[in-house]
Amino acid sequence: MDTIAAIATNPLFSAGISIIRISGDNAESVIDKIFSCSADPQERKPNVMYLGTVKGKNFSEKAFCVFYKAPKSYTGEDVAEIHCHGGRGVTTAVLNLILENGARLAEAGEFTKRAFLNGKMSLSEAEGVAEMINAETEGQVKNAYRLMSGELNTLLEKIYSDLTYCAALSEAKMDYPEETEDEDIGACKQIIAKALSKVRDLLKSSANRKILQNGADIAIIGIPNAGKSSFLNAVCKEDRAIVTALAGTTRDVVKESVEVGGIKLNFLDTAGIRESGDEIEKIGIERSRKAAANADVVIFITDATVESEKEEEIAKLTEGRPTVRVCNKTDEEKYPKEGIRICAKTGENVDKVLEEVLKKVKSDEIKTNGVITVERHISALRECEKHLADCLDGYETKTPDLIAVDLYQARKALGKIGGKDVPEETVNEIFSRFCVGK
Ligand SMILES: Nc1nc2c(ncn2[C@@H]2O[C@H](COP(=O)(O)OP(=O)(O)OP(=O)(O)O)[C@@H](O)[C@H]2O)c(=O)[nH]1
Ligand SMILES: [Mg+2]
Repeated sequence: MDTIAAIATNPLFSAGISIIRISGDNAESVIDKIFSCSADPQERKPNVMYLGTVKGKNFSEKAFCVFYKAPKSYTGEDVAEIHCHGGRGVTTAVLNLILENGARLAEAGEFTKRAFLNGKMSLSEAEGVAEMINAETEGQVKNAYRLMSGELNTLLEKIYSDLTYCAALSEAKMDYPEETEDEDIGACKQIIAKALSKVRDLLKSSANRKILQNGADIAIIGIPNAGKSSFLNAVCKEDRAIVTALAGTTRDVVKESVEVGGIKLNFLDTAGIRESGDEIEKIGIERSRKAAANADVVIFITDATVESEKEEEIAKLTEGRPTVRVCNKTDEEKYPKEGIRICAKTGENVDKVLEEVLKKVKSDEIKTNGVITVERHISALRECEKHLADCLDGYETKTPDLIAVDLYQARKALGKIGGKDVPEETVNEIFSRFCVGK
């Protein structure tokens, strides 16, 4: 394999340090040509950081260098890393020096692609690496870690080997019908049904991927002047929406995202709902209703200083929807109402509302078991589900060869997730979506 190099840290911004990574047979010899330190090349140990000097034709730089010996490296090849100062000029100069001394510029995702091709990780684990790099919230980080560290892979491997056992038994029944017990074939049915239920659980978790990836939409609704915009501002801790004592201040939907408990929550402050002759306000109110209808959770804010029939009407809008009821302006309360008692003006108890919202948003899958987020995995699981369901359909009356065919297809679909029998173009396509340097 030729030797590749790239900036592994963000090449667009200056930072404290930059890391330039080299992988391939010549990694060590490239380093020998450009880096010197107190230890001679033959004395240098792998996995140890050495402080020394990178020397180019026109520049020198103090830097650390670490070397990883194949196969104990990220890519499974000889790998070296230079940790230099993070200025764009110096980083590019060091990279160019490496490229002039026996390495070529790596393509997007090429380090991780080599790790996959060298058996250091499965395809789904490699996809977990990409998810980790792209993760923006703690929830996404947690989910990416599960994928990257092989949790999904281990689970799928277990299902795969169970199905392989059943397939082997079916094949034995085909070849040596009198030597295979009928009970074994019956036991296989249980194993296949269990595998199907696990695959279905995984598919079910994928329903939460929108919330994990894009955040949950939280509509704030109520009558005019209830304090919806004040509530939004208290949540974002800034004057995001205009607040006035005039009823009907907010006309359009004001959206602001905040990360709470690792999940992105997209708050939608809306126009107060009332009968209005004002053309603009009428459109705003229509948008409020739409926002409430499409939101993942509705926060219904009531005003403790007024009595309002309209609030009864709005309550009906929220029926059957995941709703958190909030009673605002408790500092000047005249008409106590149902819900969490808050004072949006001072921010009192706003955190309690967020806790309740989070409880409604965070499904068990996001909290505990992880969510399948990669489309490729979802389509492979659907394929596997279909073949397992087909296999179980009329299982008792089926000949072993038919069972074996369904199991073969189901395993094939499952295996694709980890990278078994995946065409080269698909592998290339997956890694081309990575950044250069990973
Ligand atoms: N006393 C008291 N006043 C509040 C509280 N929250 C908001 N207000 C006041 O109520 C008025 C309306 O607040 P907004 O946040 O603009 O209410 P809104 O629901 O967004 O109103 P519209 O946009 O008109 O629908 C302002 O004068 C706020 O200062 C509170 O907790 N206590
Ligand atoms: Mg408002």
